[in-house]
Amino acid sequence: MSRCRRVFYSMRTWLAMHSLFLLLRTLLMLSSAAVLLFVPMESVLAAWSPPSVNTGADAVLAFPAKDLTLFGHATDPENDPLTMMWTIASGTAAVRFSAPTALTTTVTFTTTGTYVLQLAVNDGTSTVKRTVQVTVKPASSQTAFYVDPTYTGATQNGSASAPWKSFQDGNADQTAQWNSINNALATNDVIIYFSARTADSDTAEQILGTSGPGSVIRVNRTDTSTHRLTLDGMSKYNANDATPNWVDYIGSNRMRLSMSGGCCFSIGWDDNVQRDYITIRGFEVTGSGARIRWGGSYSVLEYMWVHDVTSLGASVQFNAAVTDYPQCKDLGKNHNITLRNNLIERGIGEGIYIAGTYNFTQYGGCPSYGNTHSDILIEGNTIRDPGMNGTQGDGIDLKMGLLNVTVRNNVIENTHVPTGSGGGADGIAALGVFSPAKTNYLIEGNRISGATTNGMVLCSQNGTVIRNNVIYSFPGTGIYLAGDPMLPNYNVEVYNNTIYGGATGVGTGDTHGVTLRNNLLFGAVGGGNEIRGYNTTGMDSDYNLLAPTGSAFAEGPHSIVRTSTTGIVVDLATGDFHLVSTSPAKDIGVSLAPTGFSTDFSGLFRPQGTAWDIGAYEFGTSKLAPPRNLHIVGGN
Ligand SMILES: [Ca+2]
Ligand SMILES: [Ca+2]
Ligand SMILES: [Ca+2]
Repeated sequence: MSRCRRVFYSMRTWLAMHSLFLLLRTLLMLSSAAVLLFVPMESVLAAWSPPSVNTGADAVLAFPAKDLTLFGHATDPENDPLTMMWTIASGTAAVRFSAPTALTTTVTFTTTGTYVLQLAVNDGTSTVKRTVQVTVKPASSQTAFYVDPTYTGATQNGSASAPWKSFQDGNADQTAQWNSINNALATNDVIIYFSARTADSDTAEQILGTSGPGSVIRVNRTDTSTHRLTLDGMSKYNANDATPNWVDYIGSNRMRLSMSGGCCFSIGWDDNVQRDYITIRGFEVTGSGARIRWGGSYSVLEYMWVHDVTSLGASVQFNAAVTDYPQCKDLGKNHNITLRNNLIERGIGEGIYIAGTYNFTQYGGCPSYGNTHSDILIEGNTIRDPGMNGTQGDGIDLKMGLLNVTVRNNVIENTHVPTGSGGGADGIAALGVFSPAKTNYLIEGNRISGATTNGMVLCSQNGTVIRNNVIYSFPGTGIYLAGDPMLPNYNVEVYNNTIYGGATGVGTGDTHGVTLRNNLLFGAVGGGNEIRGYNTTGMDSDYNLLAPTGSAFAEGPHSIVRTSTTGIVVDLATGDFHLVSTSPAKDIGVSLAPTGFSTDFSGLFRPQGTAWDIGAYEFGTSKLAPPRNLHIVGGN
């Protein structure tokens, strides 16, 4: 519920907000000097110390899944800006990185085999490289079970020739089914193939959940080995209901899990038991109680189509790490969590909700528990109309204490606040972390439009980079760094975003240390400044293009304030924010290569032409350049 302190603001309330926080500060007897005590101290260290780099444990991926997330980590003793590069050191075929110059990336494989992938990190002086080995196994390496609800044979044992017909929660064979699955998991990876389509036509097979309280598929993993359990509703189908014949499927249908009433979920679990090494991929889930709820480390949720969930939200919800205050019972801190390539439409509550805890006890938070889940990738998802069917619907809601989160290349459209549900609905909302932890958030390449309130609202950040986002059609603030007097924002970098319309482009509150470069902030309605804020120190803003009004803060000498919003991008009416060839945003930005940033919204290498452009799009035609040469001096 709470975003920072669940404050509401618009262009009209900026001044009121400022007054509110002054009042809060007075009530809390906090002075500005007291707030400054929260500023992290940087140690004075000898120069030229190389960065510390970690690529995590060796990993295994089994087909038909092709995508694996790599969570790299890097820190530098002097806090030097770091540049990163993932490359393949050895392997049986080429691989594709979704973000070769970011610490967290998806790597996509086409061929089985053993791969060594390398992360090189440069601090401006030296490069340290570390490798991770990935073993990519054929689908046949897994113990397979099969589910086809329209199989007509009498014998059911989960084999390919005698698939389970009933697999829904509460079916008569449920205990035996999960005993078989858990026994198999003790010695091997397991995949359960759910028939993606019917034998006779390319339409989805379907499993119905029980009406009233219940669920469709309750994942009852009790085995605690590191073998992966994959539930796959997209890769195979049974072409013969009488004499089963399982064939590969590449069509667009997926096993449909339909939940006709009540709560609780279409697939996953709601008992807060920690279940790790689970992949859920390629199901269509729909119906009143059909939300997804799950958790666990080494968790993957991908290629799901979640739509028209109406009775309970969030539509897609990752379990909390701790129960609400005052109980504060430890449910488990999870890590290595991926949500990739999901389509989430017309839901209730948030589109994607990653629970952790809340920031203040009055909202149920457990500050004494500290930070919560870590290493999270939310990439390539499309979220449309969250909250349309009830309760406040942010597109992506990151709760308190989540560490090292990448939110990349998601499309978020039309967030809703249904009548009576209160609050606002932002494209992306994040509560941040408990000091002195670093957030290490990278929010890049997202396209957010039709937000009911703001593009994104970020609280309690400390070490967050926001770049290459396109935000338009919203009434509030495009990027709102909404710190709290008790939990301010620190060290936020805002680079090359395109924000059009709204009351203001970038807003800051209780934020100390924010760097803005190369942002195209234009079209604020009502004559408001494109950049403004309250209780903000360390605002460093330059090389931006602002129109038709400027900044409430001192803007650097390279920024341009332009009275007209026309002639900058291709088409404001249709949201085509590519620059026109004569754009005043072209070739006047500053190079941000030293910050580890090298591409534009569409993957184009920066710079094109003579210099970096302003905004999310670089004007030009050439594709991503090959990796830069790195001088390797360290590592193993
Ligand atoms: Ca260094
Ligand atoms: Ca069938
Ligand atoms: Ca350029």
